[in-house]
Amino acid sequence: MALVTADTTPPIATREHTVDGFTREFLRELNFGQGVDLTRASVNDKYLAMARTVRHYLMTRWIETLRRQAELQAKSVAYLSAEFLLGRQLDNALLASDLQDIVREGLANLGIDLDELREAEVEPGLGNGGLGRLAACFIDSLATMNVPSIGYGIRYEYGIFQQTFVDGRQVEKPDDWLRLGSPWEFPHPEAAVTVGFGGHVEQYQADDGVVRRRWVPGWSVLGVPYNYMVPGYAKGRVNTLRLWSARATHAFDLQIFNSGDYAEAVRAQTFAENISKVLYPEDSTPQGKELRLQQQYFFVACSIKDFVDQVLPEGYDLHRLPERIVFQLNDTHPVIAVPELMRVLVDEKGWEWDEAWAVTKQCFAYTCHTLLPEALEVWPVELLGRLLPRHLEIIYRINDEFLAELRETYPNDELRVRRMSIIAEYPVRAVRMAYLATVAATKVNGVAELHSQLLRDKVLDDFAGYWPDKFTNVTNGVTPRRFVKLSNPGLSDLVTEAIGDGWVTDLDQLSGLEPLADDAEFRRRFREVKQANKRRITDVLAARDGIEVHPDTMFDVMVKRLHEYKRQTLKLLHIVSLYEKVTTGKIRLEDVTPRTFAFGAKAAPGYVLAKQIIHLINAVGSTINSDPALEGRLTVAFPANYNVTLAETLIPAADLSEQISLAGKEASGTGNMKFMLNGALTIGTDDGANVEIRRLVGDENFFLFGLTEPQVAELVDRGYHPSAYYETNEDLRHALDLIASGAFSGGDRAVFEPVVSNLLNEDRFLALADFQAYVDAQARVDEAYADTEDWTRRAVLNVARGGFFSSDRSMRDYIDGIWHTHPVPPGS
Ligand code: 26V
Repeated sequence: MALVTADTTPPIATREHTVDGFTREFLRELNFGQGVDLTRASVNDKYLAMARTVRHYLMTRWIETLRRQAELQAKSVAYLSAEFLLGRQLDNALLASDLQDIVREGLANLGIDLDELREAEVEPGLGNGGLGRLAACFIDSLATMNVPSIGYGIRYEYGIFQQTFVDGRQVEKPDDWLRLGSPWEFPHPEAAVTVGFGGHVEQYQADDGVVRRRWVPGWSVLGVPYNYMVPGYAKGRVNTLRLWSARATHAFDLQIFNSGDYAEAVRAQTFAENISKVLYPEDSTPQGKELRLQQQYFFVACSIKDFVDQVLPEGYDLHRLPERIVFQLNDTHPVIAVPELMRVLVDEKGWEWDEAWAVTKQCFAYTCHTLLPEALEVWPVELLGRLLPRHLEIIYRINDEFLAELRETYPNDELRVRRMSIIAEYPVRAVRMAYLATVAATKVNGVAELHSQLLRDKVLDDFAGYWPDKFTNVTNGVTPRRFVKLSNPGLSDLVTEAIGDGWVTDLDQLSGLEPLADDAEFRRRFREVKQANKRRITDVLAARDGIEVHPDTMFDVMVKRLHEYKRQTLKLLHIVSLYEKVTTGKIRLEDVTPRTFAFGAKAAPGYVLAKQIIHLINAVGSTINSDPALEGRLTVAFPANYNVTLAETLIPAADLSEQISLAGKEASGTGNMKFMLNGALTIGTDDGANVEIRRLVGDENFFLFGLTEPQVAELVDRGYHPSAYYETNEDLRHALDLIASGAFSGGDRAVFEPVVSNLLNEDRFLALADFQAYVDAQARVDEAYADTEDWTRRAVLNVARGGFFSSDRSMRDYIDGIWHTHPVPPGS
């Protein structure tokens, strides 16, 4: 009997959800997949076999999701992002497949410790920080909420560099994350697509007699898709993340082979593969690197082609494209997708320009993630025209028509028209990608209320004046699956015991904890959880970094990329000032709250000042940590290579969350939300999502300090002179003098001179102006922390009032306000 007939759905293999079923599958993978038996298997063999076994259990749902999607043809979201900072996959897959207990027991029966295998997983670090991690949280939420969606990005062979410290200085090592195998990906070389670059544009007469233009690329590469499962929690969909890897085309090889130059052909291979070789580790100052533009075009061209040719059914009428897709542009990195879609419609499908623009305009939405002017991407016309000549023409035409439209609305305001041009003229003629995105998008959003306001009022004010309804806000969020349920099992169990487990997919239910803030027994257990989390990170830091910390101190944590605007130096000045006061007897040691100051931060390899600040943190740390006069009351812990995995144990242990950027500079922050949801109190400025955190948790449960954004603007306007603060603030002077004296550099005054003189003479982000306010706020922290019961009460309230910061809520906001898509459960 034939298994598959025309009118029956082909069967999908299923897996037995039992300890025995799992054990059988696991041994089969070990024997037939890895080719080893249990006695001879290495930890990596066992990890790979287990990972493959676990993914089998998600396969039915994945296939069903795809099948369902093909049937219903529901509108999807394509999240275009140059970064997806996924973190380890195993725990999330176990959670999504509800296999945690089964796997632990099954492995234990074979004498294998699940935790040992968990440690073998190398996290895919395919992102720099907040922006990439946000993308990972969003796709988790979309799958959990059953929203048809696909993530499109780049499969970098090397992710964010591995940070090491040599004598306290950052040294970068390549992140060879694929070295031991990558069991979570599904390569599809047979589905590779071709992407062109360079060459020229030519005019020709088409069959219909119309004169058209077409691009003749000078060279091309193949994009090979690698699929990753994005499993929703519990019974949710298993969506797809499709990352592209670059390979040389055969045509490319052949041409050169025919010329007899074998070595040259191999070089061509390398040249092509360079495109997806490495993630650029800069996260704020675009260098205008050609390879980066190649990466951007490479992945969006692959993705658009994939969606149009593979995802859509054959013969689909592209005039109805907006009914099937919305491309969400994660910052400006994928914005070249706009002229690419125009090129496909006009040049390849033969559409009229107006027709194509009408459709294209409905297919994109744009999220801006920054406020720093230097972070806005601008591509020199010379470079763009050389790499993508047809796209440059298309951009020029989009701009011409846009400017003509503006001139009609503002006939006497040529200045304004020029300000809004997609093409900048100085210092070189260049394409402003944020403007192109804004012109093409149905909606433009910032990532927190204040950020969206500043976008409207400052960065894109002319555009907001012209299209007031285009601008909107979607405050960021984080996935409660990874950042509470998995990373903080103690808290999760306590919360679930109190209010049930509905919070995992409906985080607003945390508000049910409010009354328990006043319950002494609940508080005692809440503290017990925090204490256990501190012991856990203490063990991790000892084993991972050889760092010794004391679990019975206040854990004061600042983890984020090293950047001047985030002001790690402000926190350092507080530490140095405390140290100076204790060692000179200005305050008594017994009056100092025992604290562990934890830092985690990578600096962009070319960011010299940021690297000096890292060196200084380490230097201050080694001095303080080894000074017997402090009797271990103050410790600085700066583990190298802060990443998602470390965040998952560090954040749940924190008492105090440091969110101290200069007001008006941090678009949102998402670490701030993770800390809140794990029961830390925040010391922070009125910046990014801190504003909303404070409003929700209440002033009395948040340590606010510092200049507000308007005050910053005014001070800078008046002329900011950091040295004036040095002159008039004795504590500040002593702290800076101590650093300058060489006290942390073995007497060598030259080592940290650049950091000190930058603060005294430039201080672009007003650290000195906020110093006193920060120190005062820290005094309020000490006072509050001394009242253990009340501190715990406030910590509980932070959890209870943090439900808003679920990325599920962010997704709901995008869906309602921007995407207008609908959930489709896999089996519905
Ligand atoms: C910019 C660039 C510039 C070119 C070089 C490579 C590169 C890579 C990433 C970026 C993006 C910088 C913007 C960014 O990461 N923004 C962060 O986005 C978070 C999520 O919305 C937000 O929470 C942070 O406040 C914001 O800094």
